[in-house]
Amino acid sequence: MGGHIGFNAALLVLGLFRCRRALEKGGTVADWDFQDIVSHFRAWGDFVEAQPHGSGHIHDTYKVTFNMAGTPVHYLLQRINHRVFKQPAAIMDNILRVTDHVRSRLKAEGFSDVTRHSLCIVFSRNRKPCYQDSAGHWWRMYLFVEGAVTYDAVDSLDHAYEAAKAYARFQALVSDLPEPRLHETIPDFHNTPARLTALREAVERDSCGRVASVQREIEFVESRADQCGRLLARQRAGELPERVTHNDTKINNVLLDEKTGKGVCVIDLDTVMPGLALYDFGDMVRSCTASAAEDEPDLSKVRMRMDVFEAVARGFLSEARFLMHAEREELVFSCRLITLMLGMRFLTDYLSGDTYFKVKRDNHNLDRCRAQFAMVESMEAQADRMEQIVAECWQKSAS
Ligand code: GN1
Ligand code: MG
Repeated sequence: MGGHIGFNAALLVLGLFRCRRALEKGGTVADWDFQDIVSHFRAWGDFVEAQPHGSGHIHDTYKVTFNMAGTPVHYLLQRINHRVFKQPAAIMDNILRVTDHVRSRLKAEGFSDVTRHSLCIVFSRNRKPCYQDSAGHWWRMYLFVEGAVTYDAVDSLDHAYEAAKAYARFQALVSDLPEPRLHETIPDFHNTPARLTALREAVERDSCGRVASVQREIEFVESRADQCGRLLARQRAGELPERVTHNDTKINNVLLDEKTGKGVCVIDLDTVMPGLALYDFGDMVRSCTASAAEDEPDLSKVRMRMDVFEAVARGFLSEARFLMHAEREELVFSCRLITLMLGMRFLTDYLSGDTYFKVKRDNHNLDRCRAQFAMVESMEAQADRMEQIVAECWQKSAS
């Protein structure tokens, strides 16, 4: 009896938790007629349920269960945030090309379970890679990769090593993607001077009256303003090559095998587009090495963990044999730049009324911004040791 009550209580708590998660994501599960939405995709079986899934800041993501002739099968359903991605058809075109290419490379290398190692789009009934409902929302569906997990934080050095290796391997696999150039799904996404201009404009507008409370943060950025154009200048000078890059290499955008811990599949491909390899390395370091959550309000807990940095550098450089010397020179700087830029983006959104990143509490974007700036300071203080580690890993990967 006691066990039964305990079980019901657990279900209630789970239900409340799910409900809270759904609300935080901007709508309840009940807001959508999933039965109808999924009926527009070429998925096999009978729809059973949809539950909120993952922790992305942009789209709404659901794990969908179907009963396929007695066997439960899962799909990943996403409502594309088309305020952020204004051309859903262009992102799907990029993703289709990239995932097809990765699959054919893996097949050529003799992989048998390629559908676990490259996202597989489930087409709509009218043969499109996404579906627009009558209210104008865009939806897409993927096969759900089973037996794999994502983490919001690195919990071991092996974990960091495997994640970094998986991102570098992804870059290697798309390095020979045939023409034409991919669409720029968000123009100037990693253009730091443009992000600085956007921040300055938000400061100028002060549309929410928040500028007075963030003088220190603005000063933090302004005192580093001269660094913002460094990578773009080297790219324009022809020293840093444009590549096909992921551009959102957070730790929770790579699936690891739940048994072996090895990298399985890189996900969240919306921002796969032309970019610098350095942005992928830098953002991975930002996300993996942080000693606390991206939105940690207690800044005394936030620092760059050197042992994790070493694991990330080793993992990335063991696969990224395509890197040129000029790219290697900027690896450590790119970590600070991408972290500074993300802090600027959070600050800009805070000043503009939190319209871009999903927020779950007051000052959420400001907390995120401050945690990024604390990471920048920690990286600045440890830059020499980071350079040594990169030099050692570079030498090892060349031998
Ligand atoms: C967003 O979609 P998600 O949550 O993986 C953002 C990234 C940021 C990241 C910070 C399209 O990524 O650029 O680095 O939040 N994606 C977009 O957590 O803006
Ligand atoms: Mg994303």
